[in-house]
Amino acid sequence: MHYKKNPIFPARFMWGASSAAWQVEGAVNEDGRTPAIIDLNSKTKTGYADNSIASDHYHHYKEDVELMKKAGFTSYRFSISWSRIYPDDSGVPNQLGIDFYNNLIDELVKNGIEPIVTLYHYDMPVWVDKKYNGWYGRGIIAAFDQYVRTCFKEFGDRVKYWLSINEQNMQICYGKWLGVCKNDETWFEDQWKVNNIMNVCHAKAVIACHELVEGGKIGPVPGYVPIYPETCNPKDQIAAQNAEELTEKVWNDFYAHQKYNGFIKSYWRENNIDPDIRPEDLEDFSQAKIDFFGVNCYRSNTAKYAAPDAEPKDYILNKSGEKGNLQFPVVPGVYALTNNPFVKTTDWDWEIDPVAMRYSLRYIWDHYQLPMVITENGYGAHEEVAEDGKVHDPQRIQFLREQIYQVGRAIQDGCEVIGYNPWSFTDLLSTGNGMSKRYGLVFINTTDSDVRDLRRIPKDSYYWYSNLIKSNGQDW
Ligand code: BGP
Repeated sequence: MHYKKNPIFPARFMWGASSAAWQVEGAVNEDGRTPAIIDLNSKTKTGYADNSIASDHYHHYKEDVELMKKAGFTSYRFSISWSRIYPDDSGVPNQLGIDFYNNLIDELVKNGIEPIVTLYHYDMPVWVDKKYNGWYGRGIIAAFDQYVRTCFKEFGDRVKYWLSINEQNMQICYGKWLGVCKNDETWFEDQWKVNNIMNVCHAKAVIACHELVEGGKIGPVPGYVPIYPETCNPKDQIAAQNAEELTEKVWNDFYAHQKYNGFIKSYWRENNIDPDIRPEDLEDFSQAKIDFFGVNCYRSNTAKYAAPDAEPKDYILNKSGEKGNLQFPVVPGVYALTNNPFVKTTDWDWEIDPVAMRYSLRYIWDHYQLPMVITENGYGAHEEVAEDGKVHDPQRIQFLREQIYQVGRAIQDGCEVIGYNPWSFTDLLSTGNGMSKRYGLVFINTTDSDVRDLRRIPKDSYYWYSNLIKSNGQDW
C-alpha cells in the first residue's frame, strides 16, 4: 500500500497494547486466587494450553512494563481477575490479589503509562458460577457490584479509564465457546435472560464508577465486526442489517441509549421470548450513561439473504489454524454469512480488512457520537524464534500499518478516537488455540507442550510499532 499522506493523530493519543488476566497472568493457584470458569472451560478445547502458567506475567510484570516503557507506550489495557480479588463468598477481599494489581498499576503510572482496566474478561470465579448459576442467576448482580466497587475503591485513585464487560455480544453470540451457555437446547431463549443480567451488571459498574472514581470514565467493550451486504440486492441489504442488529447493534444501542431498541423488542415478541426485564433493571439502566466506547475490531463479515426454508447452520469457528475450516452461520429468513472475495484471510479464516477499522469507527461515531478507544485489533499467527535468535513477523507489521493508517483516516473523517491498543502486548493464550495462535508484539518463549524459559523477545513488529508511536503516528 502506498501512503501518500500520513494521517495526523491527536496530541496525547493513547498508544499502547492490550491483554486479559487469564490469558497472560498464569499463577492461577497463587496468593489466594481460586479457579475461574475459563480455567475449566479451556480444558475442553483441543490444543489449549493450561493457563496456570500462560505468559507468566504475574511474575514478570516489572519486566513487561519496562518493555512497554522502552517502546514508548502511553497506555496499557489489561483486566482484573475477579477470583484474585474475591476468591470465595466470604465477602472479604484478598489483600494479596489487591497488592498484585496495585504493584502493576504503580509500575505503569511511574512509567507514564495510562492504565485502561477491564473489570470482566470471561473469567467468572467458579464459586460465583456454583452459587448463583453463573450469568443465569440474578444473585450474580450483587456479587459483581461488590467486586467492581472494591476495584474502584482500591484502584480508582490511579485508574481513570474503566471497561465493564469484554465482548458481551460475543459471549451471547458464542455462548458455548466462551463458557456462558449452560444448556444448548434452551439457549435460544436463555441468552436474552443472561444478556439482561449482564446488562444490569454493566449498568451497576457504570453507576458505581461515577460514584466512586473521581474523574473516572467507563465504557463497554463490544466485539465489533462490521457486516457488509454481499450484493446490492435489497434482500442482501436487509440481511446485513439483520445480522448487524443481532450481533452488534442491539448491544451498542443499549449501551449508548440505556434501553432496548425496537428491533429486539419486536424480535422477542415474534419469538415468544421473555428476557425477564424487571422494573429495578430499568431504573439502573436509566442511570448508566457511558463515557466512551472501547472497540475490539479485528475483521469484517459479509451477509446475504437466507430463505425462510434454508437449512439452519451454526457458526463454527476455525479451531485448527488451517485455512478453510470455518462454517458460516445460516439463520433461515434472517441472514446468512458468507465469503468476501475482496479480502484475504488469516490461517484461522479471519478476514484481513483494514478498511473495516475505518468503517467501524465511522459507524459507531455516526450512531452514538461518543469517544472511542481501540481496545483490541491484531493478527494471530503461527510463529517461532528464527535462527538468528529474533522473531520476524512482517505480516503483523503490514497488518498493523494498514489498520493504524485506517484509524488515522477515521480521525481525519471527524471521528473522536482517543487511543489504539492492539491485541496483544506479549504473546498470550488465544481463546481456543493456546500459544499456537500468537498475537504479541513481544514473543514469549513457551509453547503449549513445553514451558521453556518464558523469555521475552521483542518481535520486529515491536520495534516498528515503537518507532511509529514515538513519532505519534508519522514514522511508518
Ligand atoms: C477477542 C477477545 C480476546 C482475544 C481475541 C483473539 O474477542 O476479547 O480475549 O482472545 O479475541 O481471539 P482468539 O484468541 O480466539 O484468537
